[in-house]
Amino acid sequence: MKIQMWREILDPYSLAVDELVVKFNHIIDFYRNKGEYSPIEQVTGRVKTISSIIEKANKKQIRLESFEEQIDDIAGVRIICQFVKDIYKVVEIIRARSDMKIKDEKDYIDNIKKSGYRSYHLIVCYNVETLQGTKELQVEIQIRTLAMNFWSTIEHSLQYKYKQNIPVEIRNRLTSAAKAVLNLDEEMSEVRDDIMEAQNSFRKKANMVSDILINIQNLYKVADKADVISIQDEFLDIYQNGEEEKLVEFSIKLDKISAAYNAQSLN
Ligand code: 0O2
Repeated sequence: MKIQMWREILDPYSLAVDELVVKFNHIIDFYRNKGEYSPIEQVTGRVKTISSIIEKANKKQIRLESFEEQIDDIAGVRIICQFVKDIYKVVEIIRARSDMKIKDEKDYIDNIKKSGYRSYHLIVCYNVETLQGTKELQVEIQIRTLAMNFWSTIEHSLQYKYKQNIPVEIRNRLTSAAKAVLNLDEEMSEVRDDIMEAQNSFRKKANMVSDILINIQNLYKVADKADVISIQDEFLDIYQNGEEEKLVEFSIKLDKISAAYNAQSLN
């Protein structure tokens, strides 16, 4: 197949990956803008290279004419979570959406692979709009914790280096590393609530400070300068004192002042 032909075939997959990365990043923003903990920590995506598609098609004896139906990970999205519980929350978020239809799912967390690999895989059908019309594509979504990702990235690169024949000693080390990663995930799950509470409180404070700064900046455009300078000094005092309760009170008071000046709608 000519390279131009490959490009035309793979282009919609690249669009699907870009769109899905944007959508999952919006979910992160949605939680964080509310000052809440996001079950998604980060998201990345990739389209399989032409050489790996050909390699996979050869390995699985797939005819090139039907590789789009038979290779379900041409488009791949990887969602990284902090805790195992978050993975299942993300699966439910995806299940509830109308723009992706789950076609297949594999839980390699409950059913750990012989290699020690853990992750949750979904194959979803996703529509993209192209110049030729709507095209339904398969996208593989891998959902895993930071710890699982650390292990599988290293193991994957070793598989690549040793072409599936990883020496026994390294394989044994990988197996014990997989156990350590499993323990780490379990330990982290024990303190999940405490960590979430700390992160929520940090984010809420960061959002509040950011809102206060925007309000003060807007007030400079419409209110008396001397008044705004005294508001700003009051804020700096409270901020430096670090008393959260006082900061909340100040934020509410400032919201009222800004509303009176119609300053909240200014850019
Ligand atoms: P790459 O280079 O990541 O694309 P399939 O291969 O999807 O047709 P299979 O093997 O039943 O069928 O699917 P599975 O087991 O769900 O694996 C799909 C992907 O999960 C793999 O894609 C890997 O990315 C990842 N994966 C599965 N098992 C392992 C493992 O033991 N170690 C690591 N590091 N990753 C794994 P590809 O195409 O194999 O590779």
